[in-house]
Amino acid sequence: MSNLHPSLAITEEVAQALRDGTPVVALESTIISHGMPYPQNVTMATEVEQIIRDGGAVPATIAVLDGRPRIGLGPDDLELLATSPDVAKTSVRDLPYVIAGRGHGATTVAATMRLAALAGISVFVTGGMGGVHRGAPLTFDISADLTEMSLTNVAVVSAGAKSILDIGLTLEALETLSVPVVAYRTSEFPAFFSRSSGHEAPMRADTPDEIAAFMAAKWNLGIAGGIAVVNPIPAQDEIPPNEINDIIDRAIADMQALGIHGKEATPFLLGRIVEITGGASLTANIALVNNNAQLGAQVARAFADLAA
Ligand code: PSU
Ligand code: MN
Repeated sequence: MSNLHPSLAITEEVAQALRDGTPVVALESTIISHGMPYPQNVTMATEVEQIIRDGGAVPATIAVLDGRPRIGLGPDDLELLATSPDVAKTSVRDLPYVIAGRGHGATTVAATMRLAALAGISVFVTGGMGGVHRGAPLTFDISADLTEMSLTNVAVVSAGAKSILDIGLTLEALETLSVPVVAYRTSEFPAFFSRSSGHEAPMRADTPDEIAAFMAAKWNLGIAGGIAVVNPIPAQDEIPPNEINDIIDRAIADMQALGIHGKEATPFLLGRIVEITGGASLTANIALVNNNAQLGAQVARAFADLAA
């Protein structure tokens, strides 16, 4: 383990890549512990690392284990995150609690961004980002992922936001927070399971080089904060919007009937959607993560080339 940052445990492979300017791609762990069932979660986590490697970058899956923020994980760590009931969903505000309590934490998009930035990693791949929940004008449920994107200099590659969120309000919040939203090879903001959301994307890029140039332009000006790169699910893997939206409506109704809210809301909805679709949503989810990993590796390489 190397200590580029004294509070982080960075694997030797990742530390070496960071020193050499080899492209590195961060990956989150809430998607493993609280976003997918076992064993598909650990298969996905392993596969996505391999896709990043095949794309010419070094993967760095991020989590807190035994109170230590870890940048880069091994197979046993992934297995623990995929199976242990003692892994807390950890956003930025939870980091001090989990670290001081020497617990295990699966990091959300927000917490992964923060730890990635501390380690010096600029590109992060996930499935879907958090956002403004439906009903937020009454519940105030707005993901800290949005706050973090306004603060921390990391490009986040996702497949957009699923309609468990209010996509229109999420786009409004991102505008207020001055977070660029760049859609890849589309003019529409993608809706995770579906390529189409009915909402126009604020910006568009058609090559990884354009995205890398965009990152450099923002950060060279000293404009703090991330970039939301939204990459539509491949056409052959998508679930049509009308089909998935009915299912999401049911999942939200079930959540409300059970009184589930706060940090439990997103994990409950993700699990319920997998149940209702009999696993079809999980297949789509894995396909879009893999697709994002391919793009993330390309963006990391393009960004590393700019610095070389
Ligand atoms: N959306 C998904 N899959 C996920 C998540 C969101 O499609 O796994 C996870 C991510 O880790 C994200 C977190 O950062 O949920 C957001 O949780 P909340 O809505 O409680 O902020
Ligand atoms: Mn929330």
